[in-house]
Amino acid sequence: MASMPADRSPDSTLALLRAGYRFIGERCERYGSDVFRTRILLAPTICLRGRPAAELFYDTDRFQRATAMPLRVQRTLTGRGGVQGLDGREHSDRKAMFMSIMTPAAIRRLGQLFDDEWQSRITAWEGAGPVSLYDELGRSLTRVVCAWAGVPLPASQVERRAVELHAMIEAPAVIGRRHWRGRLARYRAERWLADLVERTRVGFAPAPDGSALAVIAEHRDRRGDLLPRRIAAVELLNVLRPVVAVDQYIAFAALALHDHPAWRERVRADDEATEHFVQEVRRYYPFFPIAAARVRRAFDWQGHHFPKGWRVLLDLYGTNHHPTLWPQPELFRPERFADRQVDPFELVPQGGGEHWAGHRCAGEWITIDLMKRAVTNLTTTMRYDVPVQNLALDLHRMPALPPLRLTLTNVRRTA
Ligand code: HEM
Ligand code: MYR
Repeated sequence: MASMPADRSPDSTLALLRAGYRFIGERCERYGSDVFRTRILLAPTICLRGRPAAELFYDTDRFQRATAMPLRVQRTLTGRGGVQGLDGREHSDRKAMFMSIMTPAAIRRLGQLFDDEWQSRITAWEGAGPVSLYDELGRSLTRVVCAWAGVPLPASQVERRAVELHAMIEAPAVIGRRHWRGRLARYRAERWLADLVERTRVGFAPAPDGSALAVIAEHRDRRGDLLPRRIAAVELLNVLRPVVAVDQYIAFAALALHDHPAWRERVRADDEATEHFVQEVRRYYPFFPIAAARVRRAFDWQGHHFPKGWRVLLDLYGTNHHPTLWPQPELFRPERFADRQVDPFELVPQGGGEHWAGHRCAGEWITIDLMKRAVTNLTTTMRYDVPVQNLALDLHRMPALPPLRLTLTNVRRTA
């Protein structure tokens, strides 16, 4: 049995939080191996990157999700008792609930609401001062996703809920005030939505047929039981929060348009070029860094032993930047998608493998659709200037965006 390269440090949790997106990649390069052992949260942990590793990681016979996600992530980003931590039949039943919301017609409806919102925001931005794209889109996507999901949201509550949803996304991998803000935000948002689910069930807050609120409030497990209201709230947040998180990808897309102005012309009225551009934004920019699982039963792989119960981390960012998968990975080149079919384990910004049977992101199609609409709006329905500002990404921070608000000025509508 080959011995797996191992980090010497007695614990690398802080090193991971400090190094950010490059933690696993840097060590893989140092050890000349896409597999190594370290200690995270005081427990032995195996880190992986690359296509074969992604294929292994999504094998549900070998890995489970129960107890895999660190508590600090559950208490902020994902919540507890939701789909991310389920396995087997329980997982596929719950996942089917999410996938039933993602019909082509529902995705189109969400996209239409987003386009309409964008048009009305241009009116507000015209003649106004500088526009912080991330904050503006956070509020817009909060409005849009609540309308789409059947969640009533008075205008006076938009700012507050947008701030809460952002706080949950910004909190899991930081220590201190920003982390605690995320915990408090989750507590408040779960209370809000648990109450709404209850009122929907008794008929006081009717939800439109097929909306996320209706589907989740009425979902029954295989024993015929409704979800406990707190878990229903966690699952409803698993729809609202990540749709708002698409604002980060849209800000990255705007940044890419700024850094690669030739693409502004190429994407205009060209659906295929827009698709390639969006895929490259998802590949290139840092967002969800790592997925976590636990070894279900011991096995050997590529001459390495994986002991039962060990935590395993798959480097999503590192797989999207793997030099043998993606030639010149540090260049932003949407045309790389023109002559390439990507398989389910190569491009993994939102996880790999299967949507229904596995843990791959339920909202991947929505994400791509909203990003394409945003790119079209940024390049065809408005003009703007990008004033001098610090646009450097900070790969040490997870997520990398918050310091970079991406401010636009002189926004005007084009005919
Ligand atoms: C799971 C990323 C948007 C709903 C995931 C996973 C990642 C991810 C990395 C975990 C994969 C794994 O555990 O192996 C992202 C990113 C997004 C995004 C970067 C961009 C903003 C969305 C949207 C929705 C959504 C728009 C819903 C409307 C979910 C759900 C899961 C999930 C429900 C859990 C799936 C499961 O455990 O089976 N996402 N996501 N996500 N995502 Fe997303
Ligand atoms: C979502 O809201 O589910 C989608 C986007 C969240 C991105 C969060 C980025 C930082 C997360 C660090 C988590 C480490 C997981 C082991």
